[in-house]
Amino acid sequence: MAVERTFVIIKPEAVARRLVGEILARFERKGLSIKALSVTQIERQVAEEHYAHHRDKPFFPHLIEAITEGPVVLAILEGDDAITQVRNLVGATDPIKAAPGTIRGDFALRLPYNMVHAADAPSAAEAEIKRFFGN
Ligand code: 3AN
Repeated sequence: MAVERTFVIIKPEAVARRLVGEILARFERKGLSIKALSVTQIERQVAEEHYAHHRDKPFFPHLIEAITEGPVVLAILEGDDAITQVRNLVGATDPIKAAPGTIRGDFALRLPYNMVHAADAPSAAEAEIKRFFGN
C-alpha cells in the first residue's frame, strides 16, 4: 500500500448532465482527497496528445470530438492506492461491460461516452498531471 496521486477528467457528457457532484462524491466517500480541481475546456491539440495511443483507431476523431465539445472538470485525487481505487470506482472502459455500482456502469450507455477518464498507472498519472496542471 502506498499513498498515490491520480488524475481524473470528468468528461463533457458528465458535466452536461450535472453529474460532477455525484462523481466527486463517490471519490470522496471512498476516502480519497481532492488535491486540485479545475473547470476548463480541453484544446484539440492537448486532447490529441492525451489520446495519442489511440491515434490509429477508427474511433479517434469521435473520441477527440467528445472530449473537446464542452467543459470538463480536471481533478487530482490522493490516497492509498489511489490509481487502482479510482479505476475500480470508474469501472470497465465499455459501459456495456462496466458493472452496476461503478460510475460507468451506473451512468453511461455507450462508447466513447463513458463519463470519466482516470490514469491507469503511476507513470500515466504523473505525465497527465503535468500535461493538464503544469508543474
Ligand atoms: P480507459 O479510458 O478505460 O483507460 P482507453 O484508454 O482504452 O480506456 O480508452 C480511452 C477512451 O477512448 C475511453 N475512455 C473511451 O472514451 C474511448 N474508447 C475506447 N475504446 C473505444 C471504442 N472501441 N469505441 C469508441 N470509443 C472508445
